[in-house]
Amino acid sequence: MKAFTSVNDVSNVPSFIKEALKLKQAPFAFQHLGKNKTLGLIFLNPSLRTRLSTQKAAMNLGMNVIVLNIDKEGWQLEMQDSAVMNGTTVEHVKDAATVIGNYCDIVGIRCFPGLKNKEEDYTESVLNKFIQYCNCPLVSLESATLHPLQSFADAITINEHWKKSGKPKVVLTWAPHIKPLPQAVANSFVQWMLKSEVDFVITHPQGYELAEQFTKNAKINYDQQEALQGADFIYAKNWSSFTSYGTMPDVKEDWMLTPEKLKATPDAKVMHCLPVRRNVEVPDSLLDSPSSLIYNQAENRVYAAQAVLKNMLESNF
Ligand code: SN0
Repeated sequence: MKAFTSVNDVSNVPSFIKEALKLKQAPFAFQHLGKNKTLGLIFLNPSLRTRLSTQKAAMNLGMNVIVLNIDKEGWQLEMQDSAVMNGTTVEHVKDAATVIGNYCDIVGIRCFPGLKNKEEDYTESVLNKFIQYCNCPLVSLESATLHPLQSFADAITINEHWKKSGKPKVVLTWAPHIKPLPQAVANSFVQWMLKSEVDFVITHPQGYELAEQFTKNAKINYDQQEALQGADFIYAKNWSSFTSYGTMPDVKEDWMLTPEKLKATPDAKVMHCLPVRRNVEVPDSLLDSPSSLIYNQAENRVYAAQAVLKNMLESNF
């Protein structure tokens, strides 16, 4: 594996999930693989789980890890080619990424979308600049449009908690928020669910349609209550509008998940990637209930990252 930026870098999702679950059973079994190898984690945006779980995954594999919160501690990066840098930007991304790549064997990069320019975000212009210049295997730690480590951990969690035969019904439901958020977690979850052994449906208000490049084979139901019928796993997540890019079109009905909405499906598990705005996106009564898988998802971030790093270390770069 040379890059991990989307589900398309994985040849077989069910077997990759099994590999991660094996690592969970024996996290230190491949300590030798990372000896004298350095992982660099570069953050252009805040992080809690991604930073700590990826760092822990690397340590479980015997790697050294260096972290740079470049948004807070680095020079302000220039992203435009041929820019005349006489303003606020201090270092060009081509210089920064080349140097970072020199110090590292694998690089992880977090680069959220600006949510202003759809074209710039959806062509992954920042991620691609790092790929172009860092010249070593690269892991996305959430890019403008996707969050593959999160979705991999979500797929692992669903697999772990599905004890019945047949396919579970998985529902992705839009949740309210106070500010415009990226579509990355939702786009990515859709991609992974469409490649998993699940029956999948997306529900969201009018105006919150995700990019068709991700949803073209997915079922979409604008009626939340109908979509929730018979659900085994319910993933709540906010995202801002894709069509009216980066805005928050008005929503009349109350889209927050409640215990009442789940009366017909009392065994359904509730998921969220965190951080969650409690009692705005999802109420305490669900997040703190036995139905909640939020901490299981966070725990599995370690093994998702570990499966990815292990595959990269094994590919003899
Ligand atoms: C990010 C997102 O893509 O939705 C990261 C999720 C893993 N979430 C946020 O930026 C939340 C910010 C907030 O103010 O709630």
